[in-house]
Amino acid sequence: MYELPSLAYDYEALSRAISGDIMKLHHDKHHKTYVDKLNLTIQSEPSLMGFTIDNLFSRLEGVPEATRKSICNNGGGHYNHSLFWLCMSPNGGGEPEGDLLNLIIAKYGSFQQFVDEFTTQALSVFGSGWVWLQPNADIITTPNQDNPIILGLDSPLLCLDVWEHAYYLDYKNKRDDYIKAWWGIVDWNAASIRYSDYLEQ
Ligand code: MN3
Repeated sequence: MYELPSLAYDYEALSRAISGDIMKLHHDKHHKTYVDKLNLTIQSEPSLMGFTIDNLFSRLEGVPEATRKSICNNGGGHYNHSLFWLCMSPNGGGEPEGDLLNLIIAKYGSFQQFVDEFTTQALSVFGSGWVWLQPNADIITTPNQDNPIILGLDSPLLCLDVWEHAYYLDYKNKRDDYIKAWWGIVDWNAASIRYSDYLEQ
């Protein structure tokens, strides 16, 4: 059975960018619903039991279409949000250092140009979806709860939820203001550790 992970910080801890009201609703209701529905789906398909969430997505061949779809939506919802909480910190913001900064500069020219490109992509997501930074420095977007693992790509370093439920209470329709504030809480230390793990694997 999959479990809703606890947040490493208080609901209010990110309130300079995301209010406690949103964090509580987003974590306790939205994310929990994905976990509950994922567990129900797995119970109906015992061949999928016992895998970590990262490994589940590569086991979907031959699985009935409705089950596969539910795993993408609810398993994706669980994976994506679990990573999203780890991408933010009360001590976040600023820039990465070391290998991750070098990766970004090699591809985008400067950290600011990377931020601009990521923001542009985040604003381009039509409807609900996600933005990802991959270990090859690509920025990609996915609709709904799809993610890079479902697409057969490497585990992402960073993600941003651009579903309206992630920002509407605070920002109404102003996704650009949400993204601007979000840069101030990004946990670059955690992203750097994910990149080191990727380089060592
Ligand atoms: Mn969400």
